[in-house]
Amino acid sequence: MTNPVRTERHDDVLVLISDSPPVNALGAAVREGLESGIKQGVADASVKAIVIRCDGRTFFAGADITEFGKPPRGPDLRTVVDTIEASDKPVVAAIHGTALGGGCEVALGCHYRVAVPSAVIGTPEVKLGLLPGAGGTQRLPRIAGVGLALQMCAVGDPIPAGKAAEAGLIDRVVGPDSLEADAIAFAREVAGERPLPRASEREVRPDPEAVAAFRKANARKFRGFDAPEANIACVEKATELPFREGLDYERQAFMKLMMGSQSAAQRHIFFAERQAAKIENLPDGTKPRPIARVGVIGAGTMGGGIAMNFLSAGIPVTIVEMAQDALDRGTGVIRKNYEASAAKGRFKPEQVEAAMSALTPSLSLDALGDCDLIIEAVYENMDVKKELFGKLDRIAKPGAILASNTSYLDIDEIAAVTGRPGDVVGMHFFSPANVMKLLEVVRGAKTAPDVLATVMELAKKIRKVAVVAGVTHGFIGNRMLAQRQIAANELLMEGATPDQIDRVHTGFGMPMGPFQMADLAGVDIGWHRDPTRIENIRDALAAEGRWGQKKQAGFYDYDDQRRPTPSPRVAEIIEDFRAKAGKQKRDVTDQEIVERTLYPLVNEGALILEEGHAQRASDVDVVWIYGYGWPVYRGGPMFWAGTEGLGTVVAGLEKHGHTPARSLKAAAASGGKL
Ligand code: T1G
Repeated sequence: MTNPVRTERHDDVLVLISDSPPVNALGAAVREGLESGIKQGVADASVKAIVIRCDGRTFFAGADITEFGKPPRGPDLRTVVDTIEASDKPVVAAIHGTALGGGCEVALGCHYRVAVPSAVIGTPEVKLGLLPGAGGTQRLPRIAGVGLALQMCAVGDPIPAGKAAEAGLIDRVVGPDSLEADAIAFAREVAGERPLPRASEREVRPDPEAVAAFRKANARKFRGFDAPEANIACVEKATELPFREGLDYERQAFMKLMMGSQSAAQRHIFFAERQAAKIENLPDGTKPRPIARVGVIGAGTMGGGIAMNFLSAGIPVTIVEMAQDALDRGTGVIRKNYEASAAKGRFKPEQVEAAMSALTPSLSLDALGDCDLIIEAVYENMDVKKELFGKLDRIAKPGAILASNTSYLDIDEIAAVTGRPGDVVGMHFFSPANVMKLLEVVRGAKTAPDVLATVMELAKKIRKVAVVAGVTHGFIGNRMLAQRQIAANELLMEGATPDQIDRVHTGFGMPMGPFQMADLAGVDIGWHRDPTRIENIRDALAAEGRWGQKKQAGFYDYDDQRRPTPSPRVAEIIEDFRAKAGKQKRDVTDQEIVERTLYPLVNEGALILEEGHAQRASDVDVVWIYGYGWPVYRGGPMFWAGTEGLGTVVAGLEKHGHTPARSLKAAAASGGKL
């Protein structure tokens, strides 16, 4: 193993420098290099102090997640951190970029920490279904107090250097371009200081009220997850046990999570999200096109949300509407949304003004002539889309990308009305578009590679998780969702209630079930608007004006706080349909609901993969995590099917009259993966 940690002498200060791209993950070689570097410094009498820093874009961004689940190699991180802390010469961590997880723990093992202003420090392990397993839950509260330690460990968001300095986590914020020099100078300043401020030797006062308040305040957010409570318990132990005993408690809690299914699922999603950004078979040398201005057609809910993504990323937007009142309403909603976010501290007032001044409203499509990308979010109708793309083909400048926000229509059919089908692509945002992270990027048969590369790169700039989807009805997410809806309606006819089906889904970890979702989106969405034509339960509700939450009546009745209660009227309607269909009501178990609503969804995912409409199974998982609220601790439908057992899924599908996808059957038979 080459040693990625080199040493440099600056007179009486030894600097250990890790150079292990891309993020100086604390893999075996880095750990070994750190340990031997510290031992070298301690053993050399001429060394008065030691500095640890990293080359590249960041200080250690954590343990090497790719090593998890594999046989351990080299010294474990706890031992390395203990070795650093035990040094009888001051060790200073010089931090830039993201000191995360094990990287934060290395820094806490050091006696002092200095950082550039742009640095952040944090313990995001909980987002991987884990906890800081190298002493972080025991050293953090001793330095920063119980309150901040709970926040950092159980929520997992990093904090900026300035805030860390206020909390005593960082001893000095140094010059943005002079980290090493300032760290060495700092090390010399403290070289003679004794005793050395070892975090493990500090006391931390118990604060049971703070712990109880934290648990209460986050109960809803942590529901279903194992790791947050484990993190809280470790921090609590830090206030009750001597350091070494606390460390042992932390180790056991860490190993329990590491062996659990939730962390495996969350680690799967960590890598799946990064994989999703990679476009297969992209010709080498494909360069993204420059995007300096974006055009958005339609200032309704979707158009407004889409525009905000680009404005928030500093990209000017021209937004077009047909009528002045609609345009004023749309730009008004954008300002209101920004001001609401500013009130919550997410934007500074000057950022709101900067975004609004980068927005150009217009009543003319001609105003889009200088846009590099034009995204339409108009009424979901093929003829309307075709007519619009015909116009855009004449208006848009050469090389402009023409994108449709359709959520299921055929991108190839839309592209065919233009003379530039290579410049046409689908960009399927999810409502609310300025909040939901998922972006389905629909690759048409003729979509040019650089158009795809441009949109995928742009997605990162607007903080979206982009997934490439093929042209199929409903793309990846909605095509699979349709299977769940079909099954849910069948189960209603057989005896289940909307409440039972939704409860099974929320119990599974979904934010809501199919019928709560229908009521939120609107039961009348996609309705043929003919109250005399009643072909299914949904038609019957729509015909009675039960359009969902907006009408305080849908599959549920709603009070004025929009709290749902099961509706006797809906039960009657369902009973009527059963009678007309000659169906007998019967008891439906929760397990049957899981099998019949989620197995077909998995099966549809397998068909989408077989047909090449998704690049990889993990992409399908990313779609469901970021677009449909699938619980991240279950890893997405395709990963979950693996934990259920593909054989079980295949048997369940066949039991309920479905034909399993060929690839699913094959993987089940071979014990393979999707
Ligand atoms: N281990 C292995 N690979 C990692 C990694 C890690 N910790 N972090 C990033 N990578 C890879 C990533 O897969 C990608 O690879 C490339 O680096 C660039 O990442 C004992 C148990 C640091 C903020 O949770 O949050 O410490 O796709 O695309 O957007 O207590 O990466 O190019 O092949 O994300 O600039 C705790 C995880 C670990 C931080 C940079 N640490 N990383 O974001 O780049 S558990 C974390 C991140 C732990 C100890 C415990 C981000 C980033 P590829 P990227 P980025």
